[in-house]
Amino acid sequence: MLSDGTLSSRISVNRGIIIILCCTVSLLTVFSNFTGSPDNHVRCPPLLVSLDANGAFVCNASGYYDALTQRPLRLLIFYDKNDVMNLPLCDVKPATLIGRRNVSLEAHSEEDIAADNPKVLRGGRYRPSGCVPRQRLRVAVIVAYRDRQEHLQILLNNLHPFLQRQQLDYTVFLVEQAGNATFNRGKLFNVGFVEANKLREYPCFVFHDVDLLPENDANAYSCPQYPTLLSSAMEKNKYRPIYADYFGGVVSFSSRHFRQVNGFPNLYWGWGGEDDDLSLRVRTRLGKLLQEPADTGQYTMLKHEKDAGNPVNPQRFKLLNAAAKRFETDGLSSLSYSVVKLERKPLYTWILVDIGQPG
Ligand code: UD2
Ligand code: MN
Repeated sequence: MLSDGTLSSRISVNRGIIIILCCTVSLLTVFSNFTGSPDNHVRCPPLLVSLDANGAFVCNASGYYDALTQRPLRLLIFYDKNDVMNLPLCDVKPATLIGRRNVSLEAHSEEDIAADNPKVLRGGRYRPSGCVPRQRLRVAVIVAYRDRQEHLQILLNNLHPFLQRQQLDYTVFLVEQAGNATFNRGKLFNVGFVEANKLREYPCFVFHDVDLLPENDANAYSCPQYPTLLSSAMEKNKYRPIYADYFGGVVSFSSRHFRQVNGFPNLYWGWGGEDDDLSLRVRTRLGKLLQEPADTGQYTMLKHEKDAGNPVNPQRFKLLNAAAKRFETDGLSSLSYSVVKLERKPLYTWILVDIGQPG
């Protein structure tokens, strides 16, 4: 016969074993959701899964292979909680793509554009609800801006539907230069890079003029092997290349590469040169840049005069001649600014910034 005490301790041992078993089963269920099995499902080795500061699941992909291309993935890939439920990857060519189409030149109000794009979240973010973006990257689209309200409205009206058709996880950031000092496109993009990454880590960036409208949604806003000129064929130049190694307009960069080239130069105030300096950084630091093929990289540029606050920079050739000496010292490493306002508007995250003045 067993004493009462032995019996109760045995019951609690049994209960302990049952609890451990239950925990193991539920943990295995969570992990099997991560690992998935069919080829087009999300897979991530359980030990590489962690949570980022925003509560999103992060899969550290090093040594891990893309199910479709079998190419190694080196960047971090991100999943939010919903993705754990074995969502399929989005199609390689989403049925939503329509190819080349006429851009709309109508300037609707931001309220109307938001109403037309109900799936865009506050701050200008979208992610597909039924599938995981194939690139498994968050993309930050950064627009350098001041006083081009009409162009902004036309851009947003085209860009949001375009990016949603590509089934990307993207966020649009508008980096606006405060005050009346001479415009500085490069510096604004650097601020966009740093501030976007403070809000959430973005492995992929697209730096975008406000007046360029993509015409062909086969032009993927993503980050291939090297920094890429997306606006390779502009209507203003009869869809022909501007010049060899031209790198203005719309370009894409992985965060890793953008850091490797120390970002844009900060020293170009006014029109011209900052794009050529960036091109030189990429070619000397990374070996090459890519261009979107001309049959998909078509853009319309909205017609405009030179802005009063962005006069042609007479220093640009002098700066470019000695550019190689400044790659280390001028760029992300020397960036200084102060954010005046940061606000999640319905169609974009607005960053109003004081970037100082020339000299
Ligand atoms: C060309 C390049 C541009 C850049 C520039 C030289 C094309 C299509 N674009 O632009 O990428 O290299 O030469 O600096 O070839 N902006 C404002 N407010 C201003 C001034 C500029 O928002 O007051 C922004 C806006 O995003 C604009 C961009 O800066 O699209 C470039 O300025 P631009 O459009 O006046 O110069 P553009 O067309 O010659
Ligand atoms: Mn322009």
